[in-house]
Amino acid sequence: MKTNRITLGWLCLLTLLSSFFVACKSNETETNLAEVQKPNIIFIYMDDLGYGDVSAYQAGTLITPNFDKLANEGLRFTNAYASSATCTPSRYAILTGTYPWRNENAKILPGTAPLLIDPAQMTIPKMLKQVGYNTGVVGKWHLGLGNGNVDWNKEISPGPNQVGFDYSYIMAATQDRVPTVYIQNGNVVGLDPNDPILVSYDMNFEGEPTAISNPEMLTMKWHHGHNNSIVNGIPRIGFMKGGEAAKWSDIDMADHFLEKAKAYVKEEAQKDAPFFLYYAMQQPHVPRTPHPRFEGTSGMGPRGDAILEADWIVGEFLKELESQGILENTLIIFSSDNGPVLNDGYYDDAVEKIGNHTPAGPFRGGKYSLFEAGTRLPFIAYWKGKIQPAVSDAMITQIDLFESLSALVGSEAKTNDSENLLDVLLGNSQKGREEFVLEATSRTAYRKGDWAMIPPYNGPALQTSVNIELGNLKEYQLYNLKDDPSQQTNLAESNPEKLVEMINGFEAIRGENGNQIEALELK
Ligand code: NG6
Ligand code: CA
Repeated sequence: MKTNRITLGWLCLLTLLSSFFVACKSNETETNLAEVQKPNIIFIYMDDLGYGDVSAYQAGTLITPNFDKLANEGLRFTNAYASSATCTPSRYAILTGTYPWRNENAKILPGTAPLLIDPAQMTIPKMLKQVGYNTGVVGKWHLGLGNGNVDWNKEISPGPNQVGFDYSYIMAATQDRVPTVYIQNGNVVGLDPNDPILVSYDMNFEGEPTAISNPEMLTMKWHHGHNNSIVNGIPRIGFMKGGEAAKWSDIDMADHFLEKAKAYVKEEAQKDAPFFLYYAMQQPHVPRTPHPRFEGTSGMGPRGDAILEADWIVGEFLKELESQGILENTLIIFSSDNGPVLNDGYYDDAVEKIGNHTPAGPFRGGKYSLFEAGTRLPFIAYWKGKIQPAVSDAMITQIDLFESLSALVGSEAKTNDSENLLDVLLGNSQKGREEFVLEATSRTAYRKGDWAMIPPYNGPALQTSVNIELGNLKEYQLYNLKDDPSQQTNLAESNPEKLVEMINGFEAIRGENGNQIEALELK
């Protein structure tokens, strides 16, 4: 009896203990599961959209309800940066998690440039593929294609499919550059083999009209650059012959990419694996060709109309995610590749009709500029049910998406320049990046804490063609962004200690003589 009772006692204790261990173990598994999450991930990447172009960032003249939905129901960053004030370097950096100025070829690329990302290099889509994601890109590429001598009539490789994307539906470069065709998984869409495509950035093809030889064919006038081949009445950069049936329709481009992006998520929603979609929209980059149904909607001419079109597109895309039942399980990052510009080479009323709208928000400069407006951009993290609506002033850059997402999905992949700011990205911490080296047309500048330092550069202070202050000055510039977000008061002389600290910080990352680069001459 006694022994029995003792045995019973031991048994009870053992049961208790083992259930305790089981509990602990299952807790542990739960914690791990909670840490590593594999939601679908979507980058919505705008082209030349400024801080002040999103009404959640700056209430005023342009109303963007769908961008605002992401901003107001997600985490809206006020102190977030693209890596560069132009497109190619920013895109290179967001996908590779490295500073673009480390790669001397990371400059605005012509449509014939070879692929900029080394197929051996780690990228976000590759990293995500390693942990089970399917990956796709729809929209603007502008990171080069092939090895430098592309035959557009054969499979074009290497390209997005060789640097981590399972699926690609892209335009090669920009809307203002030839070739003006869509490319799906390396093949020009709708190409008639009897009408092969030829592309050159050096010479016109005999007998082909250009903006110079045939101005009467133009429906949009060029202001600077953009006077080579004419496609759909719009003069472009570069020369192209043939490929008539494959040429895109500019006014349908936004709808076309939307259709592809929707088809992609619809198909992926049926699968077990999570997906990553890099949705690189083309607005409001030039030439601004909103569909006629958006004409006049902003009162600001085609630039404003193109932004409202893009806003509508984002709304439609969100509806698709919702109707596929995957909105709750999808992390959306919304941002832009570089700051805003009004006249970027065409007469399109962007300057004349701007009214009181301020695309750069409170910041100085714009696209191409070392001043804040070049790289300080809208940046939103939206994850329904997971990220609480809030505003974050923490400093974060697009380079940090690499390690932050790597941490989220349980990958070990890291890069030298990316920082794991997952807690910041999800709104659990306000402790962002300490310092950052931004780039604008091959020049670099330094951000640390509340401060911005621009080293001396030759070159024009004002780029007259686009009417943007580039940030060039023969002396050092130092600004306290907290007191002076629009960089009006240069404190370099009055605060030499801070200046020295900033120069040292800059040189530690950039190397000594990091500013000894002749400012790139923009045409
Ligand atoms: C510039 C173009 C500009 C735009 C830019 C690239 C001229 C004079 N200007 O060289 O119109 O295409 O390149 O913009 O050709 S980006 O957003 O893709 O970097
Ligand atoms: Ca751009």
